[in-house]
Amino acid sequence: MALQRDSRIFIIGCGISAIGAAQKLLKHGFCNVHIIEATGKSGGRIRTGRLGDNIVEIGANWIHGPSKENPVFRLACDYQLLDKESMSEENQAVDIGGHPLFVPNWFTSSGRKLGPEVMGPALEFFMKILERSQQFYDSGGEPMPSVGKFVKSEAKRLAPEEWKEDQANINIRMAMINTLLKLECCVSGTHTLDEVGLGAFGMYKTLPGLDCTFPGGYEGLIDNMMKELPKGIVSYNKQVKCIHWNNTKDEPDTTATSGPVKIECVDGKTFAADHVIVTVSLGYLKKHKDTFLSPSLPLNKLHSIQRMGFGTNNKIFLEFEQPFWDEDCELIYLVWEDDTDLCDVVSDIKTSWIRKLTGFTVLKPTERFGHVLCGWIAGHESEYMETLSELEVLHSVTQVLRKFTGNPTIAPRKLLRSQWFHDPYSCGSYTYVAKGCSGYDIDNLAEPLPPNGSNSKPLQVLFAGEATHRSFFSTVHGALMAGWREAERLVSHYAPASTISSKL
Ligand code: 6YU
Repeated sequence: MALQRDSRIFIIGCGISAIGAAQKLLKHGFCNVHIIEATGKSGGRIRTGRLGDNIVEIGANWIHGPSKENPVFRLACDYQLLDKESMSEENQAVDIGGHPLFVPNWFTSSGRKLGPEVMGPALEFFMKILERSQQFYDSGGEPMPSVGKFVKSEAKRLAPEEWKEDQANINIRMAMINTLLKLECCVSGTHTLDEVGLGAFGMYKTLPGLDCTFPGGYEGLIDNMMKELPKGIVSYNKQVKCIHWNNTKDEPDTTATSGPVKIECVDGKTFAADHVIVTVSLGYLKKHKDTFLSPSLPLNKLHSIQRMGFGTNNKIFLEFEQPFWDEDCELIYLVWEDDTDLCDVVSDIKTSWIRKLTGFTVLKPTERFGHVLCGWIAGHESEYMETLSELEVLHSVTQVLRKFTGNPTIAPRKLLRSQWFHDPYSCGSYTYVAKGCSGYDIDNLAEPLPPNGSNSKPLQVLFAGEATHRSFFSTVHGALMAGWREAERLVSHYAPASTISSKL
């Protein structure tokens, strides 16, 4: 079959997955490619903001695993967006298994600052159990349904023996493990680790490389990628309401105004397409699954969308006149001394949501940022935080900091927080593999419509976005690779295999 340069391809959403798909299609000679974006800008969950004079990342923060295998790292190097150290061979060779070794400070709810001799063993103990929980993906035989149940029960079982020589510190170490459970909720983007599936936890793959940031902001990557696309390719401020597929049954598609797929927008405008690539978030699909496609999504896809997890992880940026942390500190942990029962949710969200705030990363280098912290909070507590005013959030965070440092005068001078759950086009932060779901659900979500084996027009609706990548879901590189995958699906649909391999 000859390359159909003119087939009308519409991509829904203009995050990195969509931009990557459009770049690849254009490179392969498709020239009728369009992107429809609900908001006024490109980038989606890559969003760089400002706190005073400082650049801060509202969405994606790091390149996870910046090394040659990571296409986001390769692009960032090509566009010269990273500093020398991030690109060095040494940094690329570091393999931290997804958990960077930040230099920590530990503050507790009685106003104590504890040292590594007390807290270090708790961190090591927790990481060992967490590593074991990732091994069931390869070995099978998971003894419990969720990561939360496994980690909590193993910690309770092993701690008395582990620290029998050091009874005095058992309680504070259990409280520290509680903080680490909350931190893992942020990493996985979930309300509680009890919702994260144990058997599939190890499906997420890490790449070598010491996680790095973009000195000029993550959005620089989007700006550079967008410059390579033709002007006018994106229709902004246009929310797609419904994708009507199987639109023309067996009739040949001869007019410019009809096609196998019709895209209906909220403002009433419609577009005729041969192929549509959907890149909206799993959160958006969960919320609009019953109306976003007509005919409705097949049952297997609907069930997978329901089963898969999509949670909230938010950031609270604070700027200070003076630091209260050590000069070399990169991560501040907040340890509630009365939280020794290993529970990663709070009992009364309205009065105690702030207890879910696990701690802060310190924005570095200080010469560039001054004294800025990024607080991390996940789950329903984080979704509740979004409903409060900035002043209310500032008040709660200030109270906590005064309590934990024992310094009644601490006062952040500026605050900025993210609100990903209430963002109408993201509906949360990112995907996790929930209890009871597996790689099969991700493959199901990624399968194009009509389903394989159907005799109607093939490849009408394709699915990309981070949630459709089996090993790298929840990341920017996963989203980019999923966009490329769907573009390549269309390329091979039209071109003989030999042509593709020479072009890719
Ligand atoms: C990463 C990181 N990172 C923090 C926070 C967030 C995310 N991620 P998009 O949503 O971008 O695009 C879709 C577009 O569609 C969008 O523009 C919409 O407006 C539009 N749209 C929606 N509906 C529409 C409609 N109806 N019509 C038209 N348009 C419509 N990733 O690599 N490093 O540090 C972080 C982080 C707070 C919110 C992140 C990070 C996730 C990425 O941001 C995200 O995957 C991609 O940007 C998604 O791109 P996309 O194109 O698919 O969708 C063991 C184990 C555990 C597994 N987890 C490990 C954790 C690793 C992830 N860590 C993340 C941490 C942070 C801090």
